[in-house]
Amino acid sequence: MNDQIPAQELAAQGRFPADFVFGGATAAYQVEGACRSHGKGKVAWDDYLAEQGRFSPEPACDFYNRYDDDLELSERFGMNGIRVSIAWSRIFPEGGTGEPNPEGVAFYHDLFASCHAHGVEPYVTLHHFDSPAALYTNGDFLNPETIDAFEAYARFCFDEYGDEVTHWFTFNEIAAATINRYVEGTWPLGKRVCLHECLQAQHNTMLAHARAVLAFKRGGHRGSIGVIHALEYKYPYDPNDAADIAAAANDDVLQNRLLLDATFRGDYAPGTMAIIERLCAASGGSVTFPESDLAIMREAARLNDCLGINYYQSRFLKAYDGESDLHHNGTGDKGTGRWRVAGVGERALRPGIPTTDWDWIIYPKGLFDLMMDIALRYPNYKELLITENGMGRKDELVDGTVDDAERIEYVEDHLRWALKAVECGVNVTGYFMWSLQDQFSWTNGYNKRYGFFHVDFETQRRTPKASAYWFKRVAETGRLA
Ligand code: BGP
Repeated sequence: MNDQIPAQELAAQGRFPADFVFGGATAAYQVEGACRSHGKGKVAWDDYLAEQGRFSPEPACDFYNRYDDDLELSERFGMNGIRVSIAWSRIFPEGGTGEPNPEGVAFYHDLFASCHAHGVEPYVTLHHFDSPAALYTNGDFLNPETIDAFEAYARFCFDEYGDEVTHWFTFNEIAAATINRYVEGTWPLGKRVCLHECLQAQHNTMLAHARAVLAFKRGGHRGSIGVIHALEYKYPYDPNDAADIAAAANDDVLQNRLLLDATFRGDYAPGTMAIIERLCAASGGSVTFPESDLAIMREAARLNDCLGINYYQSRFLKAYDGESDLHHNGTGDKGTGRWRVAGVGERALRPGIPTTDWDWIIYPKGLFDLMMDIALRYPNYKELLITENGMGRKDELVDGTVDDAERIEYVEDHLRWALKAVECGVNVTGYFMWSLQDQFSWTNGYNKRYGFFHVDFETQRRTPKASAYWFKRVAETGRLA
């Protein structure tokens, strides 16, 4: 199937190369359950969610016990890849160094063995929002001790699982981890509009990424390594308004640019740096990016094998001069979200562009614009994978199925724009829908469903949705209808 024809030519016909990866994505904390058993150490989310009392991550979709069923489903539905993450605190319960937890270590050996038995290649992330609690509460990546500990944990995983895993990602969505914690205040120990801490934490986490990349390469491990960024194209609301253009540039640096420069340059372009300083001044603080960090990051920038892009939406920015005014729509009450940040701008909705019930803007062309931007600005990128993309819905199981035609349309439109980027010469090698099965959502709980497979959280029964059947056909034929 599709194996002799060049990718660009295939893309023009709506087809994918034979080795394209089609899969579903998961993250340890959102699927595994068994949060405080089998020797797993605490993460900050455990107490935070318990205090909030809105919803529990336990047992989520019980992946700890049911991973083989989910991999069997993946195989049956034509998928050849899966994104999973290793829970750091399942391996090192207290973070830092110390003795690894044998049960946790064994669990991931078993998981990877099951992946291979089902012909579903594991794409493994080392950190998906779940630093061990002791490190997290002690400053997380603002504290250099966490950077050291992360490198030690990464080295351990490369040595331990190197025979089973050949696709590694260091971090998932440093932007979400920092913006939600230091700007929006919706994540544990949340702060509001502390732009300098947000940007410093982004830099420090990218230093940790760089150190892990160097450890991987110097250790002679086989396979590929990269990082996953949550990217959103930032358009000025009025493309002719200078203040809106500046707001879009601010939000671009906050969400995308610092991280992309750090990834592919290893330092910050003068234009990026000027905006970083502007943002810091707006929140009355500063950042420090020592030359010794940049030297490490520049070296790693040449060695990244791939970039994972998580793309859900883009943004339209208006200039905003008032006090910060934020409301996170974590309930699915459409139209309740507000994002106005002093010194950055206002994320506005545009009439005529659809949104989900959680106010996420549906704009598939943004994925194309982002991929072209990366290919043109960072010609040293090697390979892009879409590591998350999907639609949160209040799915309902009716007569033994879920009709999620909207989700099919969403995924199909994004895949078409990804193929358009391939047609224009961008190297895109895989697509993972978020999510494989319905799972726990950090600030939304369980009514925001994303999966190919519906999960009844009482019985843990899985039911394939219409999107799963549609995706199976795409994966098996290597073409969009
Ligand atoms: C990404 C994360 C995932 C996942 C997804 C959907 O940011 O990598 O962990 O949660 O977004 O987000 P949400 O669950 O907030 O709708």
